[in-house]
Amino acid sequence: MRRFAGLLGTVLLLSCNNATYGGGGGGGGCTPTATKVCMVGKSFSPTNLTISTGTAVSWDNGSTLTHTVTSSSSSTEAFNSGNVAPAGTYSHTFAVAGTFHYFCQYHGADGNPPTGMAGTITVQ
Ligand SMILES: [Cu+2]
Repeated sequence: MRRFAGLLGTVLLLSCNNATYGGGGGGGGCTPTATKVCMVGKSFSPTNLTISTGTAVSWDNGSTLTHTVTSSSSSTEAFNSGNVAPAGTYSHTFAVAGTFHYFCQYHGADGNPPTGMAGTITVQ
């Protein structure tokens, strides 16, 4: 009986690993960190991220859609990922302090701040 329980635990663990980047529902396989933003469905998670100067932020696409990470025209720092396919990633290093808005060219709209699929990186 003990042995059976151990085996069941192993199977459950494997099932969880297979969920990485799987499916379109929920958060996919991407888990945000202090320097990582996830693309989930048609939004960025978290929407607001605060980092220190000189830090590289990565955006991981945990959805089943193609997105972009494009700096807003209201942002003083310009960056543009181009297309980030599902399971793809993009990173940008912020060397200067400030508040930088960005959006997805497919699911958001530029503005100050941008709307729809959009986010903000605060560098301090
Ligand atoms: Cu998008």
